[in-house]
Amino acid sequence: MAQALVRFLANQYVERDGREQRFFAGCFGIFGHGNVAGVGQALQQYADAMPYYQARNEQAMVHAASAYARQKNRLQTLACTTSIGPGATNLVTGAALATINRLPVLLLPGDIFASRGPDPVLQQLEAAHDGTLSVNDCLRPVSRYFDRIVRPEQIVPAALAAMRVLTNQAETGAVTLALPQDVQAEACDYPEEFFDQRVWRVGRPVPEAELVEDAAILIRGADRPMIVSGGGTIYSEATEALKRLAERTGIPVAETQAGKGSMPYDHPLALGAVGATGTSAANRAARESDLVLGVGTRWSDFTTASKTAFQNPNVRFVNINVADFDAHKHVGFALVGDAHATLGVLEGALGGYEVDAEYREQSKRANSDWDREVERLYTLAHGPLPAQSEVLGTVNSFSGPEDVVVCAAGSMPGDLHKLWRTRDPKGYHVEYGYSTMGYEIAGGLGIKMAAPEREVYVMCGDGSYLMMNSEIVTSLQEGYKLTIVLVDNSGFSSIGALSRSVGSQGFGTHYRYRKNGTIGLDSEENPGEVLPVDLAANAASLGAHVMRTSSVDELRDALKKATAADRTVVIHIPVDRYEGVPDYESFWDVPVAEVSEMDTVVAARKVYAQNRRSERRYL
Ligand SMILES: Cc1ncc(C[n+]2csc(CCOP(=O)(O)OP(=O)(O)O)c2C)c(N)n1
Ligand SMILES: [Mg+2]
Repeated sequence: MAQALVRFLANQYVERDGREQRFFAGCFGIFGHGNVAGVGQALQQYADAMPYYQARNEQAMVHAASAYARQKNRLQTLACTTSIGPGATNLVTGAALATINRLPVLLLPGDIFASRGPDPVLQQLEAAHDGTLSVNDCLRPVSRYFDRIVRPEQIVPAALAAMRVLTNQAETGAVTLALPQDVQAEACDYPEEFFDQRVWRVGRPVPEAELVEDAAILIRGADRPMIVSGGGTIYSEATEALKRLAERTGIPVAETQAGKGSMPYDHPLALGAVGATGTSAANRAARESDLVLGVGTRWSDFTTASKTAFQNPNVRFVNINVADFDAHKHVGFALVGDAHATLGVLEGALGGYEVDAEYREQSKRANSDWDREVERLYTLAHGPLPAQSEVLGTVNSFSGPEDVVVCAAGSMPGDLHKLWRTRDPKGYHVEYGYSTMGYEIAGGLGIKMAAPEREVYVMCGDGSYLMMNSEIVTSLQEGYKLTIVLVDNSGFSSIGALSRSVGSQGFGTHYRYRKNGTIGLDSEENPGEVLPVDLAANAASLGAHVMRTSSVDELRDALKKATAADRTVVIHIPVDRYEGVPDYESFWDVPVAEVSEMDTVVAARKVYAQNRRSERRYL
């Protein structure tokens, strides 16, 4: 059965716009008794048809596969095979990330014996009340398709169903085929056609003409229309179509995290990031806008700043989205279709419509005002330790237009969203659907595998680094060079700042010793000694080329040296934990205790209650 599955996967192709490519670039795997003799043996036997990649951690390999799929605009991915038990449950976080970010990955966890011969087999969860349960059931809520293959012939419909979901742009996400370890090894007479080359077409559906006409009427009737562009614009390769529509109409464009790169940062109609981590340019436009055209966005909480970003009492949403589910959000006028194709027909329907000249001019001014703010934060000359914004500025200025920056959690995603000057649609890769600490290095690996011609700059906080740095080893083993900038502020600066804002003094967010063993992990106002952790030495021990820096000048030199290095580089730089990038007229709803013995919390609750008043429902 496993041999049949691997042969089948090697023969799956996708085609969009006449370009055909293999869907699976290979299979990541960590072997154990639950897959070594089944899928493992099949991968060895068909190594030429389906390349195998070793990984260190199952969660990390799903991250790498997701990042690969994102870099390839969801038209190619990798499969991930694991043993049973902990190998399988390690997939859960990766699967959630893939599904939430709508990225295709195929998960092949081993499963307990279908025969129930060995029972309980090593690592089996025993459920006295339900004989059909295994730990793999925890993958169900995070999978867009789940199946357990309890008979070998069942793989035929299951594999076809898996491919349909993985290649469907509206439904895609993690797909799990749980493979009981005995069934993996069973023989079966499969129909020869199962192994034929199969091409899955990724089409470009457009909404009915009448709907497009009505949407155009809504847009033409608006005073201050704006566009919010999400990841769908980039996956659909619609950035040129978007730019053309913006230029013809004068409608400015703001970007979500996944949509950053939709417009080059210096385009006069580019307002940059919108929402909780938005720019003053985009957030001011959002406050006034009476019609918001969402393109390929799932309208996350950050994008709407917890539904406070859009304050015009008459605001309406028109949503272009390939997924009906997303197109209807905020009671949007739904244009269900591919972003590229739908922007094309909408542009036609808008005819010669243009916003008034003053609004166009206002956007242009907002763009250049914002860029001055970026420049200020890039060149703070803060000391003795540099500010994080200067580190981002140094990497941005050093990197080429097509290089890729990657990040996922901590204080950097927000700073990058605001400050990174994006010059290429595939140059910005911040995973903020699940914002997973530990994605950074594994994701960087996946990006480099997908685009070896680009330099990949992994921006990694010390917290994220400690959570998962294992794929440095894989990058060395496979020769995929990453430049990892390890930004060290002795703990969780993002959550520390959030904690202070909710009245809790950064409790539990600093990497410090307990002080006198008193109140548990002390707050930042009463800190213990800094921990003697040497992350640079840790990276060197894994085999990376390590450079220690303590200023932006040294960082610049190290980046220069890194380009000449032949293997993964880790540049360590400490930054001032308290020199953060401000918010620009935005809010994020993090509930503060309604009652507390702490005065700081009572005060924070008052501010919170006040801010919440601007939350809306968009009905
Ligand atoms: C796996 C995981 N656990 C917890 C969190 C919540 N969280 C968000 S940011 C953060 C701290 C990140 O620390 P670090 O990487 O050092 O970045 P910094 O905040 O210092 O910029 C935490 C704990 C998360 N996003 N992911
Ligand atoms: Mg940190």
